[in-house]
Amino acid sequence: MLDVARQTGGSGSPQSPAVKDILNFIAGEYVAAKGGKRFDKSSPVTGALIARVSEAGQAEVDAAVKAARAALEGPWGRMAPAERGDMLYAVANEINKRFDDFLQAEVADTGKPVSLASHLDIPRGAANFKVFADTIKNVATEFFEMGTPDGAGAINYAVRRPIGVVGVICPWNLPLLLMTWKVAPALACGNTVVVKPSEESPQTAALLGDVMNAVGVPKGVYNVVHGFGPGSAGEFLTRHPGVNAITFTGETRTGAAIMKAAADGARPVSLEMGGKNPAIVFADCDFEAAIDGTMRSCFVNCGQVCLGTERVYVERPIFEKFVAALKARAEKLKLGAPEDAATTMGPLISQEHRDKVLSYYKKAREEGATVVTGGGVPKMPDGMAKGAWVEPTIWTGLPDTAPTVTEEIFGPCTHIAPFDAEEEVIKRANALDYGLAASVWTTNLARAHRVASRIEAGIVWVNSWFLRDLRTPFGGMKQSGIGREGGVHSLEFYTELKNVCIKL
Ligand code: NAD
Ligand code: 6OD
Repeated sequence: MLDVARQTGGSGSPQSPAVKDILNFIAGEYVAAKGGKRFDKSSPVTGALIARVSEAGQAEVDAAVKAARAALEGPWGRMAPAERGDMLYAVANEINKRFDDFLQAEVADTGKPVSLASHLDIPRGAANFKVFADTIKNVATEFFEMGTPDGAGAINYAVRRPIGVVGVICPWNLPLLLMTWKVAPALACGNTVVVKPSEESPQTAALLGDVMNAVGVPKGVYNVVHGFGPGSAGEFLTRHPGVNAITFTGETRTGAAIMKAAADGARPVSLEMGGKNPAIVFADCDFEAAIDGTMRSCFVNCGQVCLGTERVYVERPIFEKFVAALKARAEKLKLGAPEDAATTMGPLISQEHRDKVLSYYKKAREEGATVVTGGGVPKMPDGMAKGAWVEPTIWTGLPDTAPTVTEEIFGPCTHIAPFDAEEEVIKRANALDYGLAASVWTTNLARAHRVASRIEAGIVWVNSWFLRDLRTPFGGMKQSGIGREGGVHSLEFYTELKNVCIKL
C-alpha cells in the first residue's frame, strides 16, 4: 500500500513532502555533479518543492559513457542471452518488491492518480523487463547453405551483436514505463545504457539504479544523468562520440534536434515523437463503448499520453448525442489529490506546461470555438491551489485548419467535429503531418478493415484505445516517429546483424 503519510506529510491532504536529493547514477554509485549544480523539482499537485536534482555536466556525462563502455567490455558483454534474461527477470521482480517506493516516486513527480500509476505505470514498467528477456531468449537466426566453384560449399549464419552504448532520452508523461520500454530491450540485447530522464520526472530512473545494484547487474550497465536538453545533460549525451545509438521519446521538434546531433558519427536513432491523433466515430458504433473509449483517450493522465485523442470526428446523425454524452462524462471527472481513491484526473506536469495548455484554451476561443465544457482553471482547495490544474475541455465548431485542431496540445482537451462520409473523414484524419495513432469506432467489419488500412498512423485501434501488447510494433508514421520498437522489432534497433560465412 502507498504510504500516504510519507507522500503527503502526514495528514492525508497534500502538504509538502520532505525535499529529496536526487543524484546521478554512474558506474553503480550515486554521485553529485562536480561543483554541486542542482535544479529544483516541484510538485504538480501543490507547487511545493519536492526534490533538488543534481544536474550532470559534461564531466558526469563523460564518466557515465566511460562506465557504460567499460561494462560492455566486462562480463555483461560476454554473458549468454539466457543469463542476461534471468537478470532482467530479477530486475522486474525487484521493482515489484519495491512497488510502493516506485509508486510514491512516480506519483510525487507527476501528480497522477495513485489508481492510475498503480495499474499502468509501475506494473508495465516491470513487465517490460520480462517481455524483452523472453524475446531475447527466443530469438532465431538465419542460416543459408551455398554452393562454391570447388563443390565443397559454404554455410552462412547471422548473429545479432549489441550496438554498444545506447543513449536513452525520456519524456515525463509515463516516466518509468517509457524509460524501461527502451532500457529493457537495450539491456536484453547486451548493450549498456546512459539514461537522461526528463527534468520533470527524475525519481524513478534514479530508484532503478538501486534495483540494478540489488540484483547484481554489473556496474556501468545502467547509468543515469539528470538535467535538461540544450546546453545540458541531454545535449551532452546525444552529442557524445562514445554513444553508439540514441533512442528518444518526446516532442517532434526535439527529435529533429537529436537526429541532427546523431548525424555526427552517423549514429542510428529511434524516435518516438508527438501526435495529434484522430478518433473516428461512425453512427453504427456501439455508442457506450465509443464514449467510454473516447473519454479515456482524451482525459486519462490529464490528456498527457502521446496516443491520446485531440481530434474526434463523429458521423453527423449521432454528432449532437455524442457531444452531449462526452460533455456529461467529462463533467463527472474528479480532480483531486493523487492518493484520494475518488480522483480520476490529476494536474498537468508543471506550471510551464500549464501555460502552454492554457494558451490553447485562449486560442480556441479566439479562433471561434464553442466551448462545450471546461476551458479554464478549476478552483482547487487551498493546499492544491498552486498546482498545475486545468479543466477538462471539449470544443466544437472549429475548421480543420485551426491551430487548436492541427497542433499537439498534450492536455485534457479535444475538438469534436461532424463528418458525412467515410472517404471524407479518412482524408481529414490523414491531413496532418503527424501519424502516431488513431481509433475507429464501428460495428461494420468491412468498414473497420477498410478505414484501418487507409489511416496513416503507426497504430490503429478498432473499437478500443491503448490496448497494447508489448510484443507488437510501436512507432509513428510521418513526423510522429522513425523506427519501430516492441517485441522482436526492438532487436532491429538494439542489435547489429553480422553474417558469418564459412567455407567448407
Ligand atoms: P520533450 O521533447 O520536451 O523532452 C523529452 C526529453 O528530451 C527530455 O528528457 C528533455 O530534457 C530532452 N531534450 C530536450 N531537448 C533536447 C535536446 N536538444 N537534446 C537532447 N535532449 C533533449 O518532450 P516532453 O515534453 O518530455 O514529452 C512530451 C512529448 O513527448 C509530447 O510531444 C508527446 O507526444 C511526446 N511523446 C511521444 C511518445 C511516443 O511514443 N511517440 C510517448 C510519450 C510522449
Ligand atoms: O505502453 C506502451 O506500450 C507504450 N508504448 C505507451 C506509450 C505511451 C505514450 O505516451
